[in-house]
Amino acid sequence: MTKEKLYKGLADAVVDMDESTVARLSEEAVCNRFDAYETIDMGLAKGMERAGQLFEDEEYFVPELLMCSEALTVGVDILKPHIRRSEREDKHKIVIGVIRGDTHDIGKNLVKLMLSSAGFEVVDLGRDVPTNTFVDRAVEESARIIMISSLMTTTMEGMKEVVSILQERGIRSRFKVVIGGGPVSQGFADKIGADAYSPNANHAVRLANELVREDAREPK
Ligand code: B12
Repeated sequence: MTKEKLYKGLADAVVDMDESTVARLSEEAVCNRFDAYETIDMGLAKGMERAGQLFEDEEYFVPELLMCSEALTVGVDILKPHIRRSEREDKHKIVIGVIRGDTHDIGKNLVKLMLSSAGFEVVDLGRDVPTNTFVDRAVEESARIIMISSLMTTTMEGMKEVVSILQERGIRSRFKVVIGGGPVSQGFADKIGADAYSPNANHAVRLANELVREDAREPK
């Protein structure tokens, strides 16, 4: 089977909540030595995007979405051990979490997976994370980057609070704040004083690498 056909098959199987086909095709991707990272990105994640669209169109409801995300997880579990890890000498630590009030964590989990595959050490704070916790844990872990996810317009304001807490404590310049998720945009990032916005997991990795390079250039 060609790569394109397999990716489409995987996306379809996520949409169809078909765990056994997801498992079979994910194993086939591994046997054919297709790039595991690309298989997740172009196959499984695309299927979840389409499921999200069906939810918007009121063709799918909460139970269907949960089954789609379970199917996606079956595939991720098979592919994850085969992602080629790039080793970095100077691993930067990133804390990542979903903001308070929000329990959508499929996207955050994908971002985390891609970042750790790229060699970053990622501390996952989980979902529904209080704003103070982002700051406390970033300090405790001596992280350099704080990544915050929000999927709802009602919770995105919490991201601004994280930036404000950093400012109030006088430690804003110690951390780069990166935000992402459905309702978030570059404009919103600028408005709340975040350092960057990223629309997807792949881009988030590129961005993290850029921030690390910038960090290395800044005078200490
Ligand atoms: C799946 C889903 C659910 C699942 C979540 C399962 C889980 N464990 O995550 C369930 C069914 C549980 C659920 C529940 C609810 N949901 Co819901 N859900 C969705 C849905 C359909 C898809 C989200 C998703 O997983 N997409 C797939 C992933 C891969 O994409 P992603 O999350 O966007 O992530 C990518 C990028 O955004 C980016 N990214 C994400 N985070 C970050 C972070 C950083 C730092 C970076 C750099 C990048 C980044 O990278 C990711 C990968 O490329 C969206 C609609 C949509 N189309 O987005 C609604 C949606 C988010 N839900 C919504 C709502 C209202 C709810 C509920 C309140 C119940 C309800 N009435 O439906 C509850 C909320 C509970 C709560 N308090 O959190 C609304 C939010 C509306 C709003 N106010 O803005 C949406 C937009 C649907 C809608 N139009 O009404 N939901």
